[in-house]
Amino acid sequence: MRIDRMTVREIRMSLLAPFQTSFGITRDRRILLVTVECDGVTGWGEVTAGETPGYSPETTDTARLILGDFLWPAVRRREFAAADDLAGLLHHVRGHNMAKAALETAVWDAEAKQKNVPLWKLLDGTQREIPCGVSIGIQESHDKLLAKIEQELAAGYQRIKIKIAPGRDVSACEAVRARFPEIRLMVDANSAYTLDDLPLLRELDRFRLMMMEQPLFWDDIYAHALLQREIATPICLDESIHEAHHARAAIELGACRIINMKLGRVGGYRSARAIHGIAQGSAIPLWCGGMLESGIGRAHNIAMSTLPNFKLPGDVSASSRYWAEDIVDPPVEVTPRGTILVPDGPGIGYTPQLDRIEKLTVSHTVFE
Ligand code: OSB
Ligand code: MG
Repeated sequence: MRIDRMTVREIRMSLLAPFQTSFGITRDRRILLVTVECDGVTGWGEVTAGETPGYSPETTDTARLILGDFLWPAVRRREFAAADDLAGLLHHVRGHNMAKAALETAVWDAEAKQKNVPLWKLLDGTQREIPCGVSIGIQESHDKLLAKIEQELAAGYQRIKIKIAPGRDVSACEAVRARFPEIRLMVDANSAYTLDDLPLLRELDRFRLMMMEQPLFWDDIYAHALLQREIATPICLDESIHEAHHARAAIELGACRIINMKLGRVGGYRSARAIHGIAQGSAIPLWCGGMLESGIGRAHNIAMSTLPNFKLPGDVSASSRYWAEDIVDPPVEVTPRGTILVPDGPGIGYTPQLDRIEKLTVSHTVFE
């Protein structure tokens, strides 16, 4: 294979509702879409970086810079046997996994389309129906939070994740558990706490949470290992796992019992599949996280979620929860039993709507 052309375009999309986490509020997304032309076939990828470096060090703008200045020069005019070899060509660039993943996943889409097979098959996926949960941002009031949960449960979603932050943790869990004693519930702190908060984090044990996601500093695996010894709720790591060696360290240190997998955060499918193997070998279940993606990123998340060790409901949910109109056809839809049926078309299996993408585009650079 060979990449003849890479296009990086920025689109702007307004979320239907603001999304608040412990690190900030997102209203409008600035999303980079990456397309590659490989031997006449187009593959699509999405940069999942945020607009600010609040979740990870990468942003939309750093990804654009790294793609143009370092990743494109590393791949142009290079021959490689398969998409699985692309990560090796990018390896000398330290970090910037979301920029790498956009390019790498686009090449995987192109390879699957060249072979006329669904991407999930090329990845050795096995699951044809993906269980779905939702991630609910911090709400203005408990009443609003409860109303949101009610609505998502009615739509069929199989588990509820609520974002927490200092001052909006125990009381929120109390309100949810009083109203919904039996639902599958978890919390995500996005690194808002420290080990000094141990008494509070221990108090969350009484809410029978499926897991507590990334309570401590974003890259501090050791602190999570210390915390996991002191609390009963399983810790799920998100921000801390960027490479296979982080997964190995976290598992061996006992820093987590579950891992949230995100393609962007780990740098693409090659790394995701390596982490999948490590977790599977240690009986650590995975689920697929989300980054408020457009339909392109969502389609990749669905393909990845077909791998056998994705055992828990993910954060990949319907396009209509985020967007008035998504950029793929059909939009991502969720069944009344809270699942996504994995598409059977070649590549990502959802078709990018070129006219709609064109209208949302604010910049567009072609590398040849
Ligand atoms: O921590 O999982 C997270 C969104 C942006 C950044 C980080 C996270 C999230 C979410 C939303 O929880 C997941 C989604 O619905 O896309
Ligand atoms: Mg998270």
